[in-house]
Amino acid sequence: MSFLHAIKDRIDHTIKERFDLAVVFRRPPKFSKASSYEDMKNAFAKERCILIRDAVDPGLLDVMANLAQARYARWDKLSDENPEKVANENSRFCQGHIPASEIGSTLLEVLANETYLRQFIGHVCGYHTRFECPRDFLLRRMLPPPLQRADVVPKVAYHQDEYFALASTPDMAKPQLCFTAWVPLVACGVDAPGLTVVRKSDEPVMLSEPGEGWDGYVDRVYGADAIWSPAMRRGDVLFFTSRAIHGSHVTPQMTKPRYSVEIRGGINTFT
Ligand SMILES: O=C(O)CCC(=O)C(=O)O
Ligand SMILES: [Fe+2]
Repeated sequence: MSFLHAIKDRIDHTIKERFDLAVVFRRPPKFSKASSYEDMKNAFAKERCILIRDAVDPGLLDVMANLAQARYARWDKLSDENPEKVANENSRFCQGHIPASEIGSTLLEVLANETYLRQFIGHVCGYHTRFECPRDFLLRRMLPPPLQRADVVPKVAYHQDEYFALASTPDMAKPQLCFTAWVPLVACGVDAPGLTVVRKSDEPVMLSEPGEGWDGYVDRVYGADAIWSPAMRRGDVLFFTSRAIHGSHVTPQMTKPRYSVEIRGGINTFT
């Protein structure tokens, strides 16, 4: 049995077992892309962020999106009934997050390790890069203005992900992160909130919480041309360094919710 078939078999089996789905992949996972790794590596080195088209099979994303949708609907209901309880018990919900373990660690491992994304990360960051710890995955929902809820933040302001990794380590000098792979589970950036990345931003960590204060800094230092909010299809992945400045892309015209998975990796795992 070929490598691809073995993977497909394993995924089909796992997903069938859990969710009783007959067909997960509409097409086989692709491990080769038109652009060479060399081109992508060069683009990433220059831009510090890169959009990888068709990095993940949409079938896998659909399964995860359906689970996410159901999970968030339950949280919304719970929160409507008892807002204080939810705020106390899951402060992450208010930030748009629910524990990623709730959509199944197998699915997340498949997403991170058995898709083209892994090949890409291996080529660009090296195969020693690790991200198998469950804490490295986060599932998020971002709501457009018409659907916004008082109990959930309307957007994540500009920030650097490495700030959080450093801030949560006793030894602030020890960098742990090197990249974020941002994987929307639905099409986004037009009808549903997307992500804005500031191209070529790869600052030292500025030890600053997300905040509006960053807006002026980004405009001044990088200018309008650097602000990039790509329209993304299901299967596309936005990949950026853990120092790249980024935040949610939300406009008043958007009408649909967005679900996404954040995969963070580094040379060291989180502890
Ligand atoms: O999903 C968003 O809007 C923000 C995500 C983010 O900051 C991240 O994945 O690091
Ligand atoms: Fe972030």
